[in-house]
Amino acid sequence: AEQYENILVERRGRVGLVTLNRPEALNALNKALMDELVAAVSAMDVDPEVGAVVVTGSAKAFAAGADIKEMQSKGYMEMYAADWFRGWEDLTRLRIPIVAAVSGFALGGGCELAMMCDFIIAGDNAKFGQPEINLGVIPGMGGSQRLTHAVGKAKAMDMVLTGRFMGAEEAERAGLVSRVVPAADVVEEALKAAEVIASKSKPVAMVAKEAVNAAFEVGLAQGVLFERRVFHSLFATEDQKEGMAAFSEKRTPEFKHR
Ligand code: CO8
Repeated sequence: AEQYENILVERRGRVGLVTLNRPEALNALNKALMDELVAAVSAMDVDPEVGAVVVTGSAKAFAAGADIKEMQSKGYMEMYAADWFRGWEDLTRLRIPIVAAVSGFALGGGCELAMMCDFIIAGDNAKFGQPEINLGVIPGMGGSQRLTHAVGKAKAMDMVLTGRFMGAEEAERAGLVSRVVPAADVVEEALKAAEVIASKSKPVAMVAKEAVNAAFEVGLAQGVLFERRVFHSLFATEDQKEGMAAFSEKRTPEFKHR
């Protein structure tokens, strides 16, 4: 099995559970942690036995940001030459559905990591924020873009310019998170959601994710056309035949993931 130092990786049936595990730094995202996270989820992406992934942190912090101490002393050329944060975005190019289970702080890069996942289930103690402005920088892992897509200009500007935190209720109202649950249940609830996803056809779930993501990249007419084309393509799958047969026969489908 893989040896990881900054994350814990478990399997619950067809669901992969990745727990960020740098408690001494509130799961601050350093390069080593992110490399491990991307490697672990990439392996699940191509593992036919895994149908969905949950990424979570601790009860106190999903992640309190990119690792400030790792960046603090760097100069422009070092950041540029290393293309700091390169590779971290690879998470967004994986096709397997990824649910973020957020308890406690999701700040800076932690909020950005949660937003790179497909949806966020938040504990009622969750606190989201892009406080980079307090450090003399701005979001650097997609926050200025993904937060704006998620909550609109007014709240994104408010968060990015003032650095204030948003609680779980506000985050749900604003559309940043899909569900708020009691903090103690957040991992269980995310695992349940992921289990539901993993019970579907994996290739079909991947195509569904790809279709929704297209809405953020292309115009409406092109997006609708893309959807129709990939919809047609699913009639080449065994799982479409099985799903529709099961409906007609009033039974539960047994998807073969092909
Ligand atoms: N990086 C490194 N270490 C961290 C971080 C972090 N982001 N967050 C917390 N820690 C460490 C603390 O230094 C502390 O370590 P130690 O015990 O050795 O002093 C330990 O975690 C526990 O933290 P606290 O004692 O501060 O815990 P509190 O409960 O008092 O406070 C907070 C919790 C409010 C979450 C507080 O830790 C905090 O404000 N953290 C920083 C939040 C933040 O500013 N995040 C944004 C970071 S920058 C970023 O993510 C965007 C990247 C874009 C940069 C662009 C560059 C190109």
